Amino acid sequence: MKFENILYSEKGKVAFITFNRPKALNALNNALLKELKVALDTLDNNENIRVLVLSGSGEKAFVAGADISELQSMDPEQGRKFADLGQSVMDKIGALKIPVIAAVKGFALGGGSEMALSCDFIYAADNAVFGLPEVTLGLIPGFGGTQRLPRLIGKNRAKEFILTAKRIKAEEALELGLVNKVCSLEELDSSVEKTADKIASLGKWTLSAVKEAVDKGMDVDLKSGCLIEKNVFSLCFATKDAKEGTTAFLEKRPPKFE
Ligand code: CO8
Repeated sequence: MKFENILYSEKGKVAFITFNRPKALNALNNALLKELKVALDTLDNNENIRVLVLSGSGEKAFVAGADISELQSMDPEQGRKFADLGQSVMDKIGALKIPVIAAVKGFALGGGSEMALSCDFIYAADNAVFGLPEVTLGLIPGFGGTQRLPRLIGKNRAKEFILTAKRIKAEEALELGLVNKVCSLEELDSSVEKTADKIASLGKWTLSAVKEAVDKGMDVDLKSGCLIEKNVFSLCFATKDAKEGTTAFLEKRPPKFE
């Protein structure tokens, strides 16, 4: 499929998807979300790729939210369909067997913050601005923001963040635990790529095992979470990677994962 609203590229074992509607500050419209869904489905079946990086084209915006020109004329049924599409895309990002890093430059507002929140972690440039301004439009976050944000920064902080529609800069987002790292605008891409390459050197099973244990474990109580971990841990011994990793250590050589 030829994409018109996103760009797709690969460097080694790392894939890059760039939201590419610079004239609308990469706002998420139906067409972009549908293309993204196709790209994610294709990636899920790509055995060579170990990490996905999501970013926005240009330096001004990661994503300035859902496309307000489409939202403006929606009726409740269309609103539900649009939220369905957006949420299915965010869920797909979470369900990918490989880690997804959000590389945020500039505005990540509304659906843009929600898109970043659906990734496994976020690196931000020092010009990044996060916010959920939906309440100022008479809406509430509809792409998972009311659910993922409290899980990440706590319930009360999330409510304050959503109800005040405040915009926060990268440093504050770092303090809140919303982003993992802040870099200068010039250094963000190389910093993300360095981390992505490091993760991409691991075996594919290991990546999905970490995601599964952490994500599924977060949704249940500690005891059930530890059971999930035990099950995933034991399955590691069915892989060549566990044999290779332990053997390489004993042979004092770097491991070569499949
Ligand atoms: N949708 C559509 N177009 C947009 C959007 C957007 N979210 N954001 C910016 N644009 C367009 C502008 O209209 C403008 O277009 P044009 O040049 O044709 O007039 C162009 O991008 C450049 O924007 P600005 O001129 O406004 O640039 P500024 O530097 O002055 O301001 C801002 C940048 C602060 C980012 C400003 O554009 C802004 O406030 N944008 C809207 C931010 C926002 O409110 N986002 C939340 C949207 S709601 C949402 O995301 C809900 C998600 C859940 C949906 C649930 C399903 C029902």
